[in-house]
Amino acid sequence: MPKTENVMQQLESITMELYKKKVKQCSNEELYEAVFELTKTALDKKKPITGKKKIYYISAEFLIGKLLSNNLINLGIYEELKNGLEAQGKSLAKLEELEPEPSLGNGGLGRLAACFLDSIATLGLPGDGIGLNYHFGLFKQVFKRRMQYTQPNEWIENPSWLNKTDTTFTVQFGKKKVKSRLYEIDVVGYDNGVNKLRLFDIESVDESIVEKGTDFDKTDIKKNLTLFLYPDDSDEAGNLLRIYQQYFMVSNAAQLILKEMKEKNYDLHKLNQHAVIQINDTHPTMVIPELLRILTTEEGFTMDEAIRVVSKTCAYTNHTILAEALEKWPLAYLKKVVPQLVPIIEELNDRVVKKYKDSRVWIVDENQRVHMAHIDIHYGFSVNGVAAIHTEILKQTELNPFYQIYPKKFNNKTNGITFRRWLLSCNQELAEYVTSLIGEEYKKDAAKLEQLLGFENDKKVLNRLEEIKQEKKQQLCTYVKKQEKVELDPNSIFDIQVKRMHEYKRQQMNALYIIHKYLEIKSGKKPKRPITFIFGAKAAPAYVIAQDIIHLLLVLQKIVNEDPDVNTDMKVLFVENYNVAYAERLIPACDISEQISLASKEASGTGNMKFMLNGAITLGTDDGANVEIHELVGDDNIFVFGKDSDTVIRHYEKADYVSKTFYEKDPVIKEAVDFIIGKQAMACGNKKSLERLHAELLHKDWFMTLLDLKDYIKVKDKALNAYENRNRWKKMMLVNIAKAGFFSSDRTIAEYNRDIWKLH
Ligand code: 26Q
Repeated sequence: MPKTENVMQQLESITMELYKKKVKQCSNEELYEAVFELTKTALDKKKPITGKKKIYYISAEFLIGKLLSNNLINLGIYEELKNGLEAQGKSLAKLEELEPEPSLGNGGLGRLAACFLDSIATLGLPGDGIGLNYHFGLFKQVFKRRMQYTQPNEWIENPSWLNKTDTTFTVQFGKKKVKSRLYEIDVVGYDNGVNKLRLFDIESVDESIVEKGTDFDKTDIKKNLTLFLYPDDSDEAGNLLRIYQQYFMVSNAAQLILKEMKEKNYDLHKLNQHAVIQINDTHPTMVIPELLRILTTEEGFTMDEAIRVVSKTCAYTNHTILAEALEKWPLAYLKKVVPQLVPIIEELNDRVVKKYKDSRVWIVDENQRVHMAHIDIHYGFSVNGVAAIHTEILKQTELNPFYQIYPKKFNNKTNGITFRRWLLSCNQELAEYVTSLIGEEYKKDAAKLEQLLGFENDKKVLNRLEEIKQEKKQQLCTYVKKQEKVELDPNSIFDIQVKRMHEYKRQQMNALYIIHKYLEIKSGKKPKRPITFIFGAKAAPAYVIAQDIIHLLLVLQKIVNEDPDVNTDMKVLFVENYNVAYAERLIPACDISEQISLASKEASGTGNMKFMLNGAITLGTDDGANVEIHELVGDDNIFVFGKDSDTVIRHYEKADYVSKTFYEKDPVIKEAVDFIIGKQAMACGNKKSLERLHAELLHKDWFMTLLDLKDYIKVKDKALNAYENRNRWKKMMLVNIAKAGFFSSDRTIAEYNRDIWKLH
């Protein structure tokens, strides 16, 4: 009997039981619930992945995105279900739209953690994610008067992927005690068993304390502890609630890990033989002193014994070199929230101070602030960066004093993305075509994508790639029309920049290009083909200049799209509430992928990899993983511009970059920058916001926009012209797809396991 019937028969019995209806008679809402139940049942039947050693990936963020299609693909029943539903006149895609998105992360770091869980399970490694069950994920973004406003983003509704467990712990904040409860989400590997994402919560959370927007009473811990995911506010000093959340997360993690070790009768003195803890950025750092506290106060360890074993169990990943994003908590805050950890942290610091004269490596600084990364580096066994250039910068500059002490601890693990979500699921047309050319093997061994290079001169293949891109652009146009009420031209070049809004990522430089192009077209210089500039980004609510950049782009959207002289040659679209689901629609439709951070500032980037895999050509600086993309595809298949990281780092060291000189000496730059406060912008923009941004660019420009602007304009124009050589462009697409295999998170995880975790 063909398998199709099996899955559909199961679905028929579920709808019969739930609604006394046949699949055909069900509404989409009813069918969604039935498919959900079918998926959950299939997950329940999967074997847990086990082994003698387990990886615990602790992270404050897991940006898992919608799970339905991903689960169906990894369970191997997506196709059957899709076709079966189609035969009944139903659409699986329509059902997928009904799922709320769990946005339990801010951006790259959280999405990376989600891709890693997928790959850990796919490689059959025993490993769980540990984090927090935020009731509201990253805020929902709405635009009013061309400004960003925030709304709570609820994601827990029935049916839910969350499974409530009986596991509860007590977490103590000084004299205050709270009771935690563990919830779990199944993580099924592609054609493999299941691991779990384990999210802790407290039962007393009170969603009714949310006031207008996303404001709430910050003081009542019992009501607000797991209420919200923190919107990345790397510029703002952290506050007490963030420390409460972090300690709650790691105290639960430590208790859970030790409980599991005891249940298996493992000797806690040999913890490192059975558990490895990956600390995702500094946010879970307190797991180190917390484990030391429990082992010494409850398990009879001496501090020396405890330090020895914990240091062999914990490994740290760094995701940033932005100084303002490295966590440094005032000791006074820690005394307030977690007094029981303070003597331990002080002891850890004393040991360091005794051993090393160089105060740059001490844990507690002269201002009584605790450098969380320093705890990880001294008391963990591995420190890794997330792309080759990033790790080199850590070793040579940012963390150099530590590298001098512990050269062997430092290692690189270039990030990756799960191809299940970022190809098989979001671009089924491309995945199917690739399969027809090189077979299924690439789905488990991404390096096999290189076999596509054999088709470099095959006209038929190149044309089909172009056709698929066209289909994905058309699909996006349809969606955007419905969602944003903006009409896009599918025959224009789609130039896309989607990522968190941050000055170092330089969306403002893209805005200056748009102004420049607008003025060029106004003066009669038309582009060979219309261009569509697409943005998607959320800005941390406390990050004023980031809000200003969003405002400028929305102002430009209005000016450009409403100007009949230009709107047939260019359009601007800033999509509202960019999230994982939106990314899955935008990325397959992209021609030019904007990766334009100031060299040395983007640790890796992972969007760059997703675009490449979907046949977009990168326009970028030699920064983060762009460097590795550049090496893989070669000069001919990427557009690189801008000053290199050494030059940039030297400018910072010498403090000799003055943006105003660039503005004054170049009329093209001046004209674009001044447009921000010109009549047209002021007519539909907020004066204060635009003036603030203008002044920032002129007098500060910390991320050196004007330094690279001219080269950016030149190389971007070159890329747009190159699009006209269609044959050459299609080859570039093919090379990019073929070389993307390296960026599979399966490769990244295999390396973590080989060098750090050593699970088997
Ligand atoms: C810190 C203190 C207080 C409140 C919030 C935070 C905070 C929250 C989130 C600090 C940083 C983050 C997120 C960082 C992040 O996403 N980094 C990105 O990580 C990706 C995965 O490694 C890289 O590809 C990106 O280059 C890097 O920017």
